[in-house]
Amino acid sequence: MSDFAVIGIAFTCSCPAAWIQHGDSCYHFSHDKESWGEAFTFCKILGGYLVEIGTEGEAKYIENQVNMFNDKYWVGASDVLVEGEYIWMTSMTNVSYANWGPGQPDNSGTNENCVEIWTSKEWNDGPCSNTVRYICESDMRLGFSRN
Ligand SMILES: [Ca+2]
Ligand SMILES: [Ca+2]
Repeated sequence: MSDFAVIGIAFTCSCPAAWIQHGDSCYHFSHDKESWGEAFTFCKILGGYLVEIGTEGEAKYIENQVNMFNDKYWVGASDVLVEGEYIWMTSMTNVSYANWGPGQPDNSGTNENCVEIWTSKEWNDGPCSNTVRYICESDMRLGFSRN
């Protein structure tokens, strides 16, 4: 088939089973609980990346889903490289929008370097070794349409 036909499929495809479409992205809210690092790896294996939240609008969507699923979830930000400087770890871009809970991020025990979203919709830095559900994101056009 021609490249044109492939592109035609790309613009009409929807998200695979167990992924939810919102805007230009598909999101997968995991049922399993993993360390932050394992979650980062699993999202890549699934064809995406640990979610990166670029806008307040995207944050509101994610936070509402987390609240609805009634459990906390890892997202793709960490300050493991420089304490206190939060980075989206797939794109290596600064966290420009965040909805931190009261007093967060507090680096409690000097050992909290990974970002989770609570059912309250607020963000927290938690220990990366904690096992928590996680959210993967994929650009539909890049992630799913070319195989
Ligand atoms: Ca920290
Ligand atoms: Ca914290």
